[in-house]
Amino acid sequence: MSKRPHQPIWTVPPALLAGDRRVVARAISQIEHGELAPGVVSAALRAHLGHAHVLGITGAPGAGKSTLVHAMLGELLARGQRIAVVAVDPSSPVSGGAVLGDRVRMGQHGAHPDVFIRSLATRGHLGGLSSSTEEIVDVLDAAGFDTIIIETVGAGQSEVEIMRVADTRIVACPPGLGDSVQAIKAGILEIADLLVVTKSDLPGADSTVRDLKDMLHLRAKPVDGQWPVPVLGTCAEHPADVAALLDCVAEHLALAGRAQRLRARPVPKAAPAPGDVKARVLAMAAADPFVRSLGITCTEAGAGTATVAMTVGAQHLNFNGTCHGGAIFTLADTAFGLASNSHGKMAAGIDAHITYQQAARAGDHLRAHATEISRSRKLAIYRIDVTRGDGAVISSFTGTVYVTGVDITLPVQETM
Ligand SMILES: Nc1nc2c(ncn2[C@@H]2O[C@H](COP(=O)(O)OP(=O)(O)O)[C@@H](O)[C@H]2O)c(=O)[nH]1
Ligand SMILES: [Mg+2]
Repeated sequence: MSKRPHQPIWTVPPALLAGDRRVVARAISQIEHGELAPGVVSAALRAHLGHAHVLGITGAPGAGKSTLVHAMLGELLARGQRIAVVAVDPSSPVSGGAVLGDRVRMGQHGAHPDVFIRSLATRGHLGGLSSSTEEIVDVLDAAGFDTIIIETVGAGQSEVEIMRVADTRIVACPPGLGDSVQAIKAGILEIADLLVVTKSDLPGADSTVRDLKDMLHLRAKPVDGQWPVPVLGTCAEHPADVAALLDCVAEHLALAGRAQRLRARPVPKAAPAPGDVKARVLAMAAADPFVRSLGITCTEAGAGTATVAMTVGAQHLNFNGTCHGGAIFTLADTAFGLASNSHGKMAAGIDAHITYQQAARAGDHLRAHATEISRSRKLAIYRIDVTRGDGAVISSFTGTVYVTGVDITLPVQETM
């Protein structure tokens, strides 16, 4: 495996969107191992997110979370769902302990084609765990899973952070007041949408349910329209209990809505009126003598995108009689330059990479379309596809720019 930390670019593999397990697993590994700059995967997937219901389950080690998740898998499969499970357990090494145990406990459903189970090996590092978990959830969401279950050990603040990614949060408390007090100490009770007393077949479960209900009553009463946190006694072995729990989860989803994690994300800055952007980009293209000399014209533009076109003529050919690679590069680079400068701040290209898929010939109408893959305050990454009139891919180009703070000043011409 190549060790290239913080690779700033990532393009969405189409197979990932189709739910290809190997491609999904690979993307998760890249995130887990820190091979990609944080956020690039989520940014690239932005348009494909929001389908999945994210269910978080937390509680002390041994509370019965994994057993319950396994039982829920069976019921959710029966309801026709595709489910992914992410088990985060910072306290245990991958080689043994809870993570291995969880795999065994979920093993029966783990082999089902509609189930994807992944344990995150955190090796004691908690920093960034919640953000990488969130990015992994995005991968699974884009891959089309209906429900994504995050199981994490309720040991502290990092678990609370991880649970913020979930739409519905279950806190699992085994019978015995000691454990529920433990959960309250960790502040985990505050984030619960559902409290589940696990192992309700064991003695003491009923009194734990009562204790937790009393504890909830001591807190502020839910106001109208607010979700009243239920306390459910659940035995993982009783299908009726598991079905009742999932019905309750579905009720919460109906009220709270899915993809809450996306609501909390900063919305990309409000774009200026599309007409202004297009006029500015067209003016930039018109003001470029090199672009004009090759017969390249800009046909479409918006914030972060640009489309340029050129018909291959005699002046573009190389000694082989096919279109010169430099002309194709220039076409792609023009779309790159226009898209990266479309926001009105001068962008300086710092890296570009092109692959040539096939030759273009005289008379071919070529089009280069640039899209913004990611943009931060200082860096932005673009992908440019060069296609022929019949849709055949001629070339793929990726480029990175450094965004300066300098405003672009151009006479905006009244073209088109
Ligand atoms: N009696 C009973 N035991 C359970 C139940 N659910 C889990 N357990 C047991 O509790 C132990 C811990 O379960 P596990 O799912 O690994 O807990 P986790 O650490 O929270 O994931 C295991 O020995 C399970 O067999 C249940 O509903 N009833
Ligand atoms: Mg477990």
